[in-house]
Amino acid sequence: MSGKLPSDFLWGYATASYQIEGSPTADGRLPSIWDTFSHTPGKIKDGSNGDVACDSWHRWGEDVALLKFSGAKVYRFSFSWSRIIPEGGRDDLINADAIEHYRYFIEALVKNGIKPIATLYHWDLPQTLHDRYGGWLNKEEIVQDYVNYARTCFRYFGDLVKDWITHNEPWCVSVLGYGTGVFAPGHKSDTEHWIVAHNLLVAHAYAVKAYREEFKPSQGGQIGITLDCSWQMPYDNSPENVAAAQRGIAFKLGRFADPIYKGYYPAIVKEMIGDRLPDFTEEEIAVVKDSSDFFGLNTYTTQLVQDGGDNEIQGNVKYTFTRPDGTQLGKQAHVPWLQSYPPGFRSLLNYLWETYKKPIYVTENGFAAKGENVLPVDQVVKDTDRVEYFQGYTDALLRAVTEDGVPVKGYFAWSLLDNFEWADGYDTRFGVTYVDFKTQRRTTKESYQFLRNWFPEHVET
Ligand code: PNW
Repeated sequence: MSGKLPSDFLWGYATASYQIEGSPTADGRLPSIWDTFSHTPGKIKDGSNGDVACDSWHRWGEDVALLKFSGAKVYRFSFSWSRIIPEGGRDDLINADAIEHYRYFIEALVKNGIKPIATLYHWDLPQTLHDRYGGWLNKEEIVQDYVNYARTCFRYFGDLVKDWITHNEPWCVSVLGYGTGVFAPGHKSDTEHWIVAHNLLVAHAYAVKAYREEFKPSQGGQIGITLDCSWQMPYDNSPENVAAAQRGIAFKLGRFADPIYKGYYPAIVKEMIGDRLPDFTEEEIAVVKDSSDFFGLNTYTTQLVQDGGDNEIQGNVKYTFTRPDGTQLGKQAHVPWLQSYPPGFRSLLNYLWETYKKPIYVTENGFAAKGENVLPVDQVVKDTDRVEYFQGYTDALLRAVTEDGVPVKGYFAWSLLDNFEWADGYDTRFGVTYVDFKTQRRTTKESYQFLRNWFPEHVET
């Protein structure tokens, strides 16, 4: 064991269209559900929206320069559906201006030796499709429109992009968008999010089928999905809490990963949700099973799990960061849902490899340090907590690969830039680069330097 990551290990950064691009009406773009949602009073913590964000629709050259100087091998970004097909549907017009623009940008990445990895859907559904037929709630329509959009991207970008991610975090799309309503389109329901999750899986699977049958033979790439999961540790050794941790993972991850990698829903989810969990038709499940070439994982934290509570969405379990002895699991981030706990990351990687037997890409991992919303830039760039987070998580990654033999193929830090952090607006900053949203000036933080040094030292040449 050399103690290093293999020479073909890919590392870099991740972003998403609505969080960085701005320019909501440029070159024929029409609104997505996130434009509508963020412009609805009361939905975003600081009353902001993505109208400007990092202005990356214009400043992509600066983004590429930041990536290049960081030494990144890969960049994960997402396409804005309502730029490429402004009204979104299979009979609607394809927007040549947006395609040309994205191609310039991708060509710049490739010329600079940065491998592009494209996410098709990072939450910005064309508003027209939501209004026309209910968006993700309408399986017959959305599956066909999503597959048409996916095909359009494969056709126009597949000579340059060889790595595709269909969906980013279907758990967030369904549960936060249609269950708790804190994300667009803001529906609160205990039935809708099960339907949406099911439709996301089916749409994903038919897009993968189209890629494999119509594009992969000539383009030769790979395609998969990104799921999000924290490691879930039993609060203590009691049998109820051990079972609760397993149930928590089934409700967060298994409900998506099991159909894709095993071909069926977890029994415990079926049992608890009953008829509200839509069944797959025989044809659907045949397409869903084995529909991801890899395991795309977004992960930020570890949670301690206790049995009980009546929060059905999470499988009637309770989460805490406080251990039985009263101590905290790790360092608290700016956001309540995140504490740093590197050993949990290592355990999660081992669990995923044992359970699903697929090579893993960590498509997001990162930390929002406290106070970056109010501190002056010269203090924000000394982001010690984020540096410590990345020290711990890269070390856990290295051990999982070199000591445990988990085939992790890539690692993407979230995020290259401070950006529009969804319902938190600009109050929460995940970037390794500070963005002054008044001037759009970018200043790299110490964590950018940390990763710039760490990977060359720990990847074989
Ligand atoms: C992910 N949670 O979202 C997304 O993929 C990114 O777009 C986002 O900026 C990043 O993580 C940081 O939040 C999440 O509440 C949103 O547990 C919310 C949660 C987790 C991930």
